[in-house]
Amino acid sequence: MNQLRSRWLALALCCSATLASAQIKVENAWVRATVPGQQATGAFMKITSAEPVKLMSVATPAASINEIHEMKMEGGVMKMRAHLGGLEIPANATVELKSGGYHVMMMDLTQTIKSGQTVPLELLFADAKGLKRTVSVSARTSFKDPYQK
Ligand SMILES: [Cu+2]
Repeated sequence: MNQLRSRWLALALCCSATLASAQIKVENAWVRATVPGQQATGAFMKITSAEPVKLMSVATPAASINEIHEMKMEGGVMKMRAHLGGLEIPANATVELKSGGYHVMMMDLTQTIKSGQTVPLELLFADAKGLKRTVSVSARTSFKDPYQK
């Protein structure tokens, strides 16, 4: 770990501007499949970043409106609301968007999300200085988490 840290530091000192974009990792991205006529669904993934960033927005051709939502228990009732101002990804921590927690709410779907396909997602991040960068992922589609064993 120490060795890893010092290597990151060395990289940051020499050329932070060019390497920055390579340091956000998005894994296990998937979108919950839908049945015909369904208007909304969720997208889930694990995000890791070497430096603190915020997930600001998500775009996909599969939905007209995409919001970052969080689910919380309130008085014994599960409530969902838009998480505004960007989802914080602390340095070297993995933030998981999953059922019952943070998720990308895809609304006004442009198509039925059939299971067993992929959906392209463009994730827009901003770093502490407000610099923006986009990470593109291909999300698997499934009625349940395809990465859960
Ligand atoms: Cu939601």
